[in-house]
Amino acid sequence: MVDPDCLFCKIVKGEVPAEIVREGERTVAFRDINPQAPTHVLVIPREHHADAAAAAATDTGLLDAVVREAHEVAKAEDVADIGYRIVFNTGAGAGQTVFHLHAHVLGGRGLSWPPG
Ligand code: IU
Repeated sequence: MVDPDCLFCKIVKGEVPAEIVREGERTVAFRDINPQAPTHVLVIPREHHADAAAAAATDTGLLDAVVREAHEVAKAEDVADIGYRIVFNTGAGAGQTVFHLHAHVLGGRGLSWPPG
């Protein structure tokens, strides 16, 4: 499923440029255009799902693939050993602005808790 108006679907199709760091069968990983940490990569499924809740409801296994790929990104970026964060902003109230499921992979600096 693809949403023709979705920016991240356009990145998957190569219609909008992005600095892609990894591509998998089900996922694409690219650098966030407004990085919040030295490593800030977004992992998205090729299929369009509005958010993590929608993916969980419709496609068992997809979130597993996204999280596993997020860990592969962290290893490739050399932040896995020191610690990194995977964030799914889910819903506008949580700060989600792009409604195509994405995992933020953040690392390379100290990450405080709780998040803002
Ligand atoms: P959010 O969880 O929906 O708030 O995250 C969306 C992210 O997508 C945000 O960090 C943006 O900087 C990022 N992004 C991007 O990498 N490329 C784009 O063309 C757009 C947003 I629009």
